[in-house]
Amino acid sequence: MSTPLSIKPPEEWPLGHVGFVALLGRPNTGKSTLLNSVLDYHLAAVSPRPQTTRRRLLGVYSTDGMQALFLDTPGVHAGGGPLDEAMQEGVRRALHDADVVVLMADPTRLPGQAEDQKVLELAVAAHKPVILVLNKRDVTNAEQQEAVRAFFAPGLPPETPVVHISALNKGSLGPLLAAIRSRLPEGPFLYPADMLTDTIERHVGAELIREVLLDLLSAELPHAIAVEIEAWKELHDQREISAVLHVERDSQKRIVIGEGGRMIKQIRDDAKKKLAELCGAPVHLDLWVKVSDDWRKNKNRLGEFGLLPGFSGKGR
Ligand SMILES: Nc1nc2c(ncn2[C@@H]2O[C@H](COP(=O)(O)OP(=O)(O)OP(=O)(O)O)[C@@H](O)[C@H]2O)c(=O)[nH]1
Ligand SMILES: [Mg+2]
Repeated sequence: MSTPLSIKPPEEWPLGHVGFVALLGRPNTGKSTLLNSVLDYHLAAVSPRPQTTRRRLLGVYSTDGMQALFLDTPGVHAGGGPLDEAMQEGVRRALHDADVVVLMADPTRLPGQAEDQKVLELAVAAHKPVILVLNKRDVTNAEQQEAVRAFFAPGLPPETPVVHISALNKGSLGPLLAAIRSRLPEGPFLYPADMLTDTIERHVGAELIREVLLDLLSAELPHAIAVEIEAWKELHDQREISAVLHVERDSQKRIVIGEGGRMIKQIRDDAKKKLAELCGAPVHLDLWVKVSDDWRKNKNRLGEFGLLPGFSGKGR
């Protein structure tokens, strides 16, 4: 059996096309879906609701002669509060770190709105090689795809490749991965080839609990909830996880708990399954619902919840 890369000294790590790939796009274009497909692993939260991703997430894709470090970012959107600002700062940092920018566009929606314009401006201002990706090929027609291409392409350098994919289908990603490979600089791998992410497990776990909230709770409520992991312990092959769901008002707390506690039980059951898959071990999950007035407007709270770029939360 060959020696796993992670225990070889870094000077023996392979050489190849190596670098950061920022996933840029308005909410709901399929950035997190693409990350999960590339990794063949459900790392990033995905939902049909916009603004699912709240923090930057790194996914390491290692293959023969390439290590692409995908940076999944929150969708580009307008919004003036501290949470929106923190999310957009996450986008800016990813673009700053990127060697290649993947501009994800979604032809199911007519282009040209303010968010699309902002995405285009950010892509151009990054001064990095851009790949224009038209996603959701499985549910869009040539006319819709052309409308989106015609909006973005004239604003991008003429050499920008245009790639059609369905992020849900890994088999459609070959041309995109080839376009990324040819634009990444050459150098030694930066991470062990068997590593999927550098994001700490508790943050990935918080996003997966958020995915359950987006699935089970309607309207704007999931956006008013922050998931804070209070404890994440390994005990006798089992994970003991305790999380607080911070809501902004008492009325929201009542909905999250539900009649006779039915909703919070459903949230816990669904979240336990996702967390057990993430940890590869059975999970004991305690969930608490707490009213934290206007947490979205409070930078200290955002820092405590690990939602400010560069902050990792309380780290307990
Ligand atoms: N039919 C179809 N649906 C897709 C495809 N890619 C993504 N989706 C769906 O689009 C929705 C949004 O996907 P996400 O991956 O959460 O989008 P995102 O760009 O990460 O969104 P934010 O995190 O809000 O910025 C989900 O319901 C996905 O299942 C695709 O290729 N085809
Ligand atoms: Mg996302």
